[in-house]
Amino acid sequence: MGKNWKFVTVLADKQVKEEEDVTLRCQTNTGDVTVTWEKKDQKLCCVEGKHRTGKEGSAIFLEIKKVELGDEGKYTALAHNDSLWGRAGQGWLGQNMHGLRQDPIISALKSFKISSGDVKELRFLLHGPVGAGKSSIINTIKTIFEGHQYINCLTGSALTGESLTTKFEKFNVGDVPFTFYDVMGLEKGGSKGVHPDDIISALKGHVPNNYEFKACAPIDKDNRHYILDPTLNDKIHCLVSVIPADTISRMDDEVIQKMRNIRVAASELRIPQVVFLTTVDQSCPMTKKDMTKLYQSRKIKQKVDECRNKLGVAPNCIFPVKNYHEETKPNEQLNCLMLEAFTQIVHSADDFVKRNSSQQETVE
Ligand SMILES: Nc1nc2c(ncn2[C@@H]2O[C@H](COP(=O)(O)OP(=O)(O)OP(=O)(O)O)[C@@H](O)[C@H]2O)c(=O)[nH]1
Ligand SMILES: [Mg+2]
Repeated sequence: MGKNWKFVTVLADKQVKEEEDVTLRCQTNTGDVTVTWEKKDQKLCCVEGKHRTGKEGSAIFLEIKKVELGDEGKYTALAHNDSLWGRAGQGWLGQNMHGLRQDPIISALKSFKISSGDVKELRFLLHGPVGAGKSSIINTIKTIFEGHQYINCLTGSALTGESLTTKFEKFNVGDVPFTFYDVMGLEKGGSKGVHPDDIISALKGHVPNNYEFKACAPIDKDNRHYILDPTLNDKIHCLVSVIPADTISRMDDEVIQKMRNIRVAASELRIPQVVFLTTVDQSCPMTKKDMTKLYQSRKIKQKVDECRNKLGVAPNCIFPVKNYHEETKPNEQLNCLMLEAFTQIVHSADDFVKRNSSQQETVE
């Protein structure tokens, strides 16, 4: 079999009774792929005697013995060979995007209940270089949820070279309890763009809504706007790094270093982190023409690898997305790609609040 493998069948939803065994199975057109498994978007920790993974010819399988309640969840098979990668999961068809429909994903998100009563809304912070598409992500998600083109989050800074977003601005998504925070872009040098310390303060919950960033003077305790005793409701529950796929190769080392430092701080705070890789259309003409080809694109795969190397992120935390940019009509494939990435951050943020709500809240 050549390098251009694909999933022929994907994982099907399974209902299983407790104590029964179950096998999740999908099929590629070649046996020549390396496979890893995820449960709820985290690497599956295989337990001896409980899980068995393997390949039978071109089939990929995961066997789970004596199913218990804790085994419930979304399972994903990640497969790759030297040139192509893809995922097959329940609800995330990856390599085969033809089967994806937005309505079930939207319904699941609309009926999503936050695990902790302490938290009113899940808060996501988008950060990245100037013009990366941060504000456009908010517009795209609001467009999907609100059913009409949403363009109120100011975009277009790529033209000016300076960040168009200057405030710590909050955006709600429809009537679901999810909130995005948009920030000014990161720039090289100490006197331009958002200061990384401001982002770290925002992660910890010290920065109020509508705070006007000052590149040279990050917020501190002496600032009258500084939130001294943030609660879990003030904190950020998931950090989204936004990287433009088309210009990743030209990204300034200083900006990359700032992003890495922010990621280190987020890791210390145990805040989940993912990367949204934007402008996939600008990076690959094949994907621009047909979004379903995204997971067959070597160019996109290269961008994911580059992103992994530059930021030190695992590839399963990198979500290639496309924002609404010049289109005037809804595009279901664009929506599905964004919705899958969005679902991931909702679950990650929810895990974070679950972990932290019962614990003593400490102020850094
Ligand atoms: N083709 C294409 N263009 C995009 C995409 N995402 C964003 N853009 C365009 O890129 C430009 C910058 O996008 P913004 O959303 O303003 O970027 P930002 O990260 O918010 O920028 P600042 O707030 O200024 O730092 C705009 O012209 C967008 O329309 C995408 O996925 N594909
Ligand atoms: Mg912006």
